[in-house]
Order: sequence, then structure tokens, then C-alpha cells
Amino acid sequence: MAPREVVERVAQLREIIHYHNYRYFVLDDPEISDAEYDQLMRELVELEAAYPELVTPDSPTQRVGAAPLEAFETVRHRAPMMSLANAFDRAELEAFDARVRRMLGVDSVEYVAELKIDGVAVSLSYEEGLLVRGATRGDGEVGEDVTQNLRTIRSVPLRLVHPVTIDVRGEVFMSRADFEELNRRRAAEGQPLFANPRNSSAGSLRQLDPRVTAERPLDIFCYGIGYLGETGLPAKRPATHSEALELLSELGFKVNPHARVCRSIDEVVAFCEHWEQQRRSLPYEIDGVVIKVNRLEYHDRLGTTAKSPRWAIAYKFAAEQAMTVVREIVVNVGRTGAVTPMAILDPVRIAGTTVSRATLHNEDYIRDKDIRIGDTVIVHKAGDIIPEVVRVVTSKRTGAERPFVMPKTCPACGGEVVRPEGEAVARCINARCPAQLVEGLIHFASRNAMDIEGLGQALATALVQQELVKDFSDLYRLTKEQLVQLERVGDKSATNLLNAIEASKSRGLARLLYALGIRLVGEETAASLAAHFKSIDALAEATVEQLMDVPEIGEKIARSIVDYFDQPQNRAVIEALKELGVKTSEDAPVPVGEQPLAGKRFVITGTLSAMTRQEAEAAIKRLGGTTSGSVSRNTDYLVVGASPGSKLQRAQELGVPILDEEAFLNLIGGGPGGDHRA
Ligand code: 3BD
Repeated sequence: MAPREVVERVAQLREIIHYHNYRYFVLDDPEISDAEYDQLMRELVELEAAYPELVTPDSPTQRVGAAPLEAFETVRHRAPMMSLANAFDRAELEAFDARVRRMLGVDSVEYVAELKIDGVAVSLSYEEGLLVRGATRGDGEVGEDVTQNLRTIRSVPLRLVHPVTIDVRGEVFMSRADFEELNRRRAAEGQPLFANPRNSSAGSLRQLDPRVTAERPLDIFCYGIGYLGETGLPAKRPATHSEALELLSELGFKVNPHARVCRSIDEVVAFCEHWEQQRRSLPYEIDGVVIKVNRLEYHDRLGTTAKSPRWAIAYKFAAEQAMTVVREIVVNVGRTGAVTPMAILDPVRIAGTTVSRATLHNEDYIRDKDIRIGDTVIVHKAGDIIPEVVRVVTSKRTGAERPFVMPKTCPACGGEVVRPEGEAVARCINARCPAQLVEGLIHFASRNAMDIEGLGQALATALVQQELVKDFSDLYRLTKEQLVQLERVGDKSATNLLNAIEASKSRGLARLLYALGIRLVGEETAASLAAHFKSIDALAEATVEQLMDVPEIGEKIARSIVDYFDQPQNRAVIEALKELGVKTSEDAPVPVGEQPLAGKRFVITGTLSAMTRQEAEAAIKRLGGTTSGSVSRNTDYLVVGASPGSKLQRAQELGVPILDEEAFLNLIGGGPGGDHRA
């Protein structure tokens, strides 16, 4: 028999460890160090080893993994685990809402929108607060008993805060980082890799040896109650799904923090769109949003179809991956001479667009992934990132695939391609390479640079091929006669183009610096340089030290700028631009005493047509005003462009004066330049 002090200490240790477990694994907010936790755990393990009669199934030591099984038993769920109907767009969500409201005979319904975790669905059964069984979903009626495996997941409570009898539904998952770490370990040990976090979770949960599962970094989010007994409840039974989620939290379950109550289907759609954009910012994978009618009484009234409830629907994100074939590998020469291999693919649809090429980055990438011409590959497109080849489907290899060899000479000019030691990127080192010039022109003319509408890939290529343009300054020498000779350029488009080129002369120093394509000088750096040096001549004479005095400019950028102006060809182009009438200086700020917008606070929403957001902000600043990102009672004006965001509604609610673009332009005196006369 165990002495009373031991019995008491064991009980106390369990309480303490249980609490810190909860802080760490459920709340993600530990109070003690790992070492202190380990110390407590070791003490408990030792006491239980000395007095095995004290071991209970809810002891924190019981997560390490029980003895292996021969096979899983099957279990019938107390209430079936239903499926979910799917919606793929706004119209299908609206149709769902319309049907719900029609069946209930109400004008509006409150929903809960929650992230759809891409994991493995499970059910956890508790009797009077103790975990007695855990099962996979199976076919929804009958699943596999994986209790011993679920016990190893630290965020699965072994004992609840209140002695309730309950079946809880949740999704077991693995974070992306843990999945990658697990695969790294497996690669090092020569074991086969998991394709994605979901497969990794499923594989880990279906281990017959729970000690293997215990080593896997599994986690769980709980999202629903399948059954709830009458006894042991802390308060009234929940009347809404959001109250059910609160009850789950209170009992000690881990509930996803991003669930939201939505008061209309429009709010639901906004939630879906937000997370479809932001899904990459989460540490785990989601494949959609689950929308549930909030009121539980409505669930009974709506009922179920053959297998899914009429009160819920899954909004599924567009798939971001697809399988296709690499037909050819070509190389592109960029603005800086970088020679980038690119896969030409059999076109496939991914996330709403057709993809027919994907970047292969560089030679090392191709070698590491062993991508060959003719290979079947998985192509991925995340958000607005360029499509990328993720991996080769090696099982589809026929032996006819050919490896890629990096060309020794530039495909555009025949110049030498050099890959400096220690660098991943190979470059064409010919400064007069036409491919570099074409890319340089496209950048020069781009929207946030000199904004020359109509000067895109096709025209830039033609101008360079016909040798009408050898550097940027030649753009300002083009004539209508020259332009109309080009294929697909008519009288009208030639005139438009010449007007656009003429207008680009007055964009100002910041945009010009960005347009020149000086290595490491992006839009923000260009704006800081322009504000600091005011003219291109002053900038061209600056030393590395002087450049490093400008906020946010470090040595690397400073050296790159000095190197740029050290090149005589670059200086010649700048001289020519100046002679041709391109503005190479920045407007002096309006003297403080004459600033008409002094002390006024502005917020901008939506897209302006006459200028970029940065230009509008600069114009406000020049005239003494300030800008901020959010509307408050202190805001003096909200400037509204096309497709404004939620700021407009907020400004209306607060009674903040609203300026449309025209009114704003009047206020600042015309355009982004310095036409304003105070
Ligand atoms: C999640 C059903 C209902 C209770 C039916 C409304 C289909 C997988 O994050 N709610 C969630 C999640 C899944 C859910 C329900 N809420 N069902 C939910 C779900 N937040 N993943 N699922 N499931 C779970 C499924 N699983 C495998 C095969 C077929 N269907």
C-alpha cells in the first residue's frame, strides 16, 4: 500500500502538470520552462513506477503510448458524424442562405463561420469528464478506435474541467512547420516522406503502435458537440453554436480562435474571401470555411438530408495544386541579366487561372528536385505568387525524360553566361544584351515607375528588335513615323503612346530613380533618396557614407548606387533624359507657413486613377497634412477612390467628411506634382 504522503503528492503533481499542460498545449501560453515541466513529470513517473496501483488512465504519464495493437477495433458513433455539402462561390453561398431563410420563414439568420482545418476528423467520448474513447470518423456511422493514439496528443484533455458526458468532434492536424521538420527527420533516416500535413496526420493517427504516434507532433481543434448528457454541466445547455464553442473552451478543449459570428451572408462571404487570401499566414493548412447556422433550435427545424445537415455548408477554396507535364525547359533573361530556367507546361487550371509555365528558379533548384524534360510534375500556385514546380511524380517516369543543361551563352545575344562562385544565379554579362533592355524598358514604363501606358512586352520587344531604342532616352526621341511602321501599331495607338511618353516626363525624381532599375533600389528606397537628395545630380555625386546617412539605406544599397553612377553609359543616359525634358528633380516642400493642409488628418481608401497611393500621401504631406491607415473620430477627411474598403462605412458612421477623387485633386491643386500655389 502506498503511504498517504505519496498518494497526496501524486494527486498534487497531476493537478499541477494538468494545469501546465493546458497552458502550454491548449492555450499556447506556458507559465513555466520546459525544464521545470520535465522535472515535475519525472517525479510523477518515478512515483507511479514505485506504486503502480496509483496509475490512473487520466494521469499525464499515460500519454507516452500504450502497447501496440494487432488491429483497430471498430466503434459505432453515439450520434453519426455527418458530411458537409460544398459551396464553391458566392452564388452557392447565397443559395444556401436563401434556402435556410425560406425553410425557417425568417428574414435574416445569424451564422458562425469557422476555418475548415485540413486534417483528420475524430470524435472524443467522455464519461463524467473522463476520456473513455476516441475514434476516427470512418464512414460516419462506424469508425476505428484510436483511443490510445489520441491520448498521446497533448491538446486532447484526458479529464475535463466539469464531469460531463459528451462526444466532441474535432480535427486532428499537424502544423506546416512540424510537418516539414518530421519530413526532414524521415529523409535523414531514409524513410519515405509524407506528401502533405494531412497525410502525415492520418498516417500518424493510424499507427498500431501508440509509441510511434506519441513521437509525432499532432494537435487538435475541436469544433462541435455530437452528444451532450444532462449531468455535470457548468450552466444551461448551449442555445447557439457559438455558446457550444464557448462551452468546449471552458471544458478544456482547444477551439480555433478565428471562428466569427456573422449577421448576414455578406459577412460570411467577406470572411471566406479574407481567409482564402490569408490562408498562407496561418501556421496550419485549411481547405475552406465551414458555415453553420448559429441557433441550435434552427438545426432541428432544418434537419438533415441523406448524409449532411441542412444547417451547415463548407465553402471550399480553389485547389492550389495540379499535375501536368514539363514539355520543355527554356531560359529567360531578366532586366539584370539573370538567366532563369522556366518550365513550359501542358496547360492546367489552378485556382481559377490557366498555367502554362512555371519558374524553376535556378540550376540548383532543378538539380535538387531532379526535374527533367518530359517529367510529370505537381505545380503549385499560392495567392498571386508565380506558379512553381513543387515536385516530380517519379512514379510516372518512363525513362524517356531528358535532364536540363544550362546554356553557356545567352539565348538572346550570344554573350557569355557566368555564374559567380557561391551564387545561385547565372547571368548574361553583356551590358548591351537586347533581352535585358526589353525587360528594362517594361520596368521603366510600368505603372509605379514612369507609367507609360501601352508600352508592354510586345512593343518593347519590337522597339529593341527594330533598333529604334538602344537605351531609355531613345523612348523620348521616337516619332510617329517610326511607330506606325511597327506591326500592329496604328495611327491612333502611336499618338496615344507618344502622349503617354510625353506625360511621363513629369513623373518626378522618385519614380525616375525606381524606373532606372538600379540594383536594390525599390520604390521605397527611391522615394527616400528623392526626398533626401532632391535632384539626380546631387545623388550622382553622393559617396557611400553620404548615402548611408539616408534612413533605411545600408551599405549594400549605397554601394550599388555608387556603382551605378560610376558607369559612364548610365551617366550618358541620364544626361540625355535631362536634355530631352525628363524631370530629374523633386519639388521642394511648400514652406511651413503656407501649408494649406497643416494639421489635417487624411485617410485614403480605394484606388485613385490620377496617382498612386504613395503620391497622394506625398502630396498631402507636402501641403502639411498627415495620413493614417484607419478612420477614427480624429480623421478630418476620407479620400475615396474606386472599390473602397470598409473604411468608407466607418467614416460614414462617424460622420467624417468624404472626398471623392475630383474633390481631393481640387484640394491639393491638381496632381501629384507640385502645381499647387498656396
Ligand atoms: C473542420 C464533416 C458538421 C458538424 C457536419 C457541421 C465532414 C470532416 O475544421 N462541422 C469544422 C470542420 C469540419 C465541421 C461539421 N466543422 N462537419 C466539420 C465537419 N470546423 N475541418 N466535417 N468531414 C468533418 C469528413 N471527413 C472525412 C470524410 C468525409 N467528411
